[in-house]
Amino acid sequence: MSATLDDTLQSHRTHRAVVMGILNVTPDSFSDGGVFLSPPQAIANAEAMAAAGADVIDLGAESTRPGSDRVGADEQIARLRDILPQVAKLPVLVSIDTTLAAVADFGLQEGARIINDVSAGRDDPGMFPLAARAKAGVVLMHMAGEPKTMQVDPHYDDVVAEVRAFLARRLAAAEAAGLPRERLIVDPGLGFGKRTEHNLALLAGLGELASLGRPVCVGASRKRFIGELTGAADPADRLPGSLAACLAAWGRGATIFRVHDVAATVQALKVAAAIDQARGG
Ligand code: HH2
Repeated sequence: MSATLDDTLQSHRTHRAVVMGILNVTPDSFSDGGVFLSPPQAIANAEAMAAAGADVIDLGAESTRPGSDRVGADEQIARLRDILPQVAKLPVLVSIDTTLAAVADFGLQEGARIINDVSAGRDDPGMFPLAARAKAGVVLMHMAGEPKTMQVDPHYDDVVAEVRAFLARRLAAAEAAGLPRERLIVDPGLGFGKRTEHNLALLAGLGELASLGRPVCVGASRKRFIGELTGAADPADRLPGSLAACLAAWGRGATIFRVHDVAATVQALKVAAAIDQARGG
């Protein structure tokens, strides 16, 4: 059975794996850009992900890949208008991947329950108050800089400590804006202003992010660092590496996985969870 919002928000305590399928309705996303722009294709993909065991479908209308241009609220809403209401009818939670409160507001009115804000509430001062009013779950992600320039020479002295401190500050900012901590999820933002070495350090150090006491969401799926480590140049060839990253993250306390390949991820996590159970949870 797919996870409820409460299941998702308590997944770190119950050790439940939550699989979030990615649905980008964009012309330019790094892996599936342009593929699901038409409503029938996007809806068919959402149905397939739900049937494959996705708990959440994360719907995004703006690519945040390195170098991408920003997309205004009206354009994002136009891309989502014919798709989101159909996806919301499926037996899954819907999450809306946007940094703009107007787009999130549209998404929540059409049935989304989670806001996935890769700016962690920094792009739009209206985001936290909106989420508080709507009682939405919110993913707070770390990003160094902004998509246009974030991969230009990223630097950290201690990436895990710096990302943890950032997420602690954003949790506090969200709480100050009236969002209860119980509705918040944290995410290290793999690939957002990070080199391969930074992504690996963050995956290895996820336990330190889990110690913030909130569920940790990880988006490693098909990302460039997997290509760099393995030589798989085409994102569609990065499933084995994506599964390895997912299982390593699960073993270090992450419970929410934002992925392109839902069926394979669900199967891998089922086996990993069964092994944990056999050891006593
Ligand atoms: N990664 C991407 C987009 N949104 N959200 C969270 N919480 N965590 C992530 O790691 C994350 C995210 C980038 O991946 P994708 O959506 O596949 O590509 P694009 O941004 O080009 O649409």
